[in-house]
Amino acid sequence: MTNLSTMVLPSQPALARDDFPADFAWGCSTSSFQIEGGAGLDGRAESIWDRFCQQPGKIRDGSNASVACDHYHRWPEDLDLAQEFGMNAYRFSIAWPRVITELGAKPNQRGLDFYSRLVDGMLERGLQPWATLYHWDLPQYLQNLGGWERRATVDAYLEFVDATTRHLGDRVKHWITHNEPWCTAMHGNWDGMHAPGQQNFKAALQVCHHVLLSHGLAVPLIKSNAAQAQVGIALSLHPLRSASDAPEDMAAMQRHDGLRNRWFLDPLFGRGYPADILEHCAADLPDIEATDLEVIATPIDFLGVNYYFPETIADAPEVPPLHTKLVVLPDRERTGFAWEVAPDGMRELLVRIKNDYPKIPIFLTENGSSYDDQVEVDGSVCDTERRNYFMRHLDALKQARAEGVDARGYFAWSLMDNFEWAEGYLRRFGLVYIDFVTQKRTVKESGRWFSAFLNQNK
Ligand code: IFM
Repeated sequence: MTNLSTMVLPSQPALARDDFPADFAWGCSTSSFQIEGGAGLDGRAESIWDRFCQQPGKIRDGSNASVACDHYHRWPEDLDLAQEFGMNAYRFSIAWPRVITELGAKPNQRGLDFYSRLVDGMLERGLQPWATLYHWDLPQYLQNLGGWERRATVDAYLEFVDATTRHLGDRVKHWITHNEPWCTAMHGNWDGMHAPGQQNFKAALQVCHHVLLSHGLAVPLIKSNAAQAQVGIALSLHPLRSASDAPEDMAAMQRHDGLRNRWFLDPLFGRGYPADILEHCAADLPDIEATDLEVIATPIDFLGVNYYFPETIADAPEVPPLHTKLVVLPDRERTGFAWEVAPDGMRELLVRIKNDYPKIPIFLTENGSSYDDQVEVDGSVCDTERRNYFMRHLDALKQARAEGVDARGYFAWSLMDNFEWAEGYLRRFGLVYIDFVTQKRTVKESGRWFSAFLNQNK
């Protein structure tokens, strides 16, 4: 094991692991499609993302994830790194096409065995497994029948959830039903930037409803298969700013908030879909059956919050259906991906959730930044900006906790550089640099900092 913890911690902001409770979950997040590779191995079926990658122009660098980080073979080395960083948790996702390889087929033992080995590997290294059941890799055979737009996909999801939680429920105690339903629904079916690449707002709202419904139905199923399971969902949420004080821009910000944040939070917490958006989007509303909203509001044990950046919104009557647009403010600090860097936005978002919704433990299930990392002549990767990004966001998390937010864990996105969806390999988010030709792993300065931070006073 290399000694990663000898780095001297920079003094600003003053931050120590001891500023957080001893049982705080410290981990990193990953997802199956973005890291595993092993696309055709052990019976894995095609996913919508495999198919999407084949379509010219969909992935910015023309790449695919059939090898990605080759985590399917290199997972012991990758888990070693998480352990060396001093983490006590590891968030991963399970590829549905590895588990149920054909419509109606019985679970694929070889697929389940892979995750079983992975989970055992985590436990051996002192990493609590946090399993996400759906992180966007829908089997293509289900998309051929209509994908998430079709209500029967909810039943197929439950079969997948049942098989997976029966198999791993004796060892996995933390389950996340879905990662970022906004992206599944809206990027997949409204702007078409993600698989399956549809551009139809009404379809996107239907997809969203089925995803939330499947979440609500999965909660008791997971609990019946996994003793003492803690179940939650991970939402991508954004603090919002109005482009000006004009009433039109303020109203536009409210509408954007209605779809971006409240469309998910409100039904999950028993309030149904927000009335202002139901009214504004009346022509595009999904089919909702009598007990659906009750199901969606099935109590959860925690809320996963994925925080990256705030959004600034202006009124735009010419842009249907919401009549809003995003405004890019020129004077803001930004990541290499042009995402605004706003640590205080994280504090603000968490305090808002605390104030507006019922009491619930919160886990920061993703937070991170992409920069154009380079390997220096001496082999090091000096990603000082990412290191500072983590320090400042952890400081904001500490402040949120001081303001009464019940935040119980933090997962950095991501352990290592990986396949960043429509951006291919052009965006690096890792604590570990991946050379995608040789698959060499190099711990970046941010990883060394994380290690020093988590290993201090241990
Ligand atoms: O890479 C993604 C991840 O899959 C979901 N949340 C945001 C990350 C960075 O874009």
